[in-house]
Amino acid sequence: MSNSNTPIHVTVTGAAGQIGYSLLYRIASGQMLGADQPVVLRLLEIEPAMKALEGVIMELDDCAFPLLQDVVATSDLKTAFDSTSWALLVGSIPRKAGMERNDLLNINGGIFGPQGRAINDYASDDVRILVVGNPCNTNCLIARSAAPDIPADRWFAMTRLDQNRARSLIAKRVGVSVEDVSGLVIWGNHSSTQFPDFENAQVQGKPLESVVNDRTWLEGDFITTVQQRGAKIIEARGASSAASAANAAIDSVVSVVNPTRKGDCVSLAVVSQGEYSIPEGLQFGFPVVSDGKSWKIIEGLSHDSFAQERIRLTTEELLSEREAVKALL
Ligand code: NAX
Repeated sequence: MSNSNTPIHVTVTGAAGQIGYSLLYRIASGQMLGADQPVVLRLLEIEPAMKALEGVIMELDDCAFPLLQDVVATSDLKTAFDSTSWALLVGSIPRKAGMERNDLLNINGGIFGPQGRAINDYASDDVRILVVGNPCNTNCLIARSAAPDIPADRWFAMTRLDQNRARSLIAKRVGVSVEDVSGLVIWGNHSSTQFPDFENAQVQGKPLESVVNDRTWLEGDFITTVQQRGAKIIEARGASSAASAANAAIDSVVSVVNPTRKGDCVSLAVVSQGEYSIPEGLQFGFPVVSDGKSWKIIEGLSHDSFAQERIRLTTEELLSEREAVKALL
């Protein structure tokens, strides 16, 4: 099959890292933008990782992907974001022992502010951005604030891994396929305060709560298992989630550029315009539907006092993160 379409440029930052190693091959094989959509990969790394990136690119070559038209490896922001239509911001500085949350936010501010400016100045007019690097909601807010020419609805932070974890857990618990679990989305921050909203979810079209029939488990172990899954994976593997994170990044982009399954919704952290009384401007995990071109937040869902309290906690955390980086906004 020959590919006559114009290639789409996709930027991946932190491309030589763990997630990059799972993500690039799936983008190049067509799993993200479609089986007949050629791509150019623009890979950003810091200088010390350029050698490792060379190896990653050798492997991309050795896959002989028909859709992969070119690979650009760089540590220069202009080159990385030039003409890009999708920017996947994965690279960031992980939290190290002794590092306060505010230190982490400010170090990453130093990464995401300049990246936001470069996206503003050099990316394609249709650019969309998915922030994966943690703390992803606030990193996304920082980058968005540095890019005044790019509409706020083009920015996404990744809460999809948490949604996938929650769906899979429910499917196992009640013995159905993950396809049978719908409407189960993550509210708020991609952190331990996130709220996997079981109240508005369905299993085979019936209210999830009535199928699971164990509110104590839903309020307790279910939520904590989803919230702490990342830590459990580090404990077992000695390294943080990578394949499942890359998979969730692919799922996130697919869910923006394709219509949402009828009756379902997806988890994306998008800019709040005040929906559900969430303060305007926060990059907040909401239930989202897409028609393949534009997306909207599902409105009119109801939350009981338990859910309201969970949403309040995660909102407060995001407000305190915003406060910690206000000098960067
Ligand atoms: P790695 O440490 O394996 O890779 C990060 C890469 O980023 C490194 O190669 C590093 O050289 C590069 N990097 C650092 N600063 C950079 C900069 N200024 N410009 C370009 N590249 C830079 O981490 P990995 O496991 O790949 O995880 C990447 C990020 O994803 C981390 O922040 C991690 O916390 C976050 N995650 C987010 C998840 C989510 O659901 N939103 C889940 C998985 C993951 O924990």
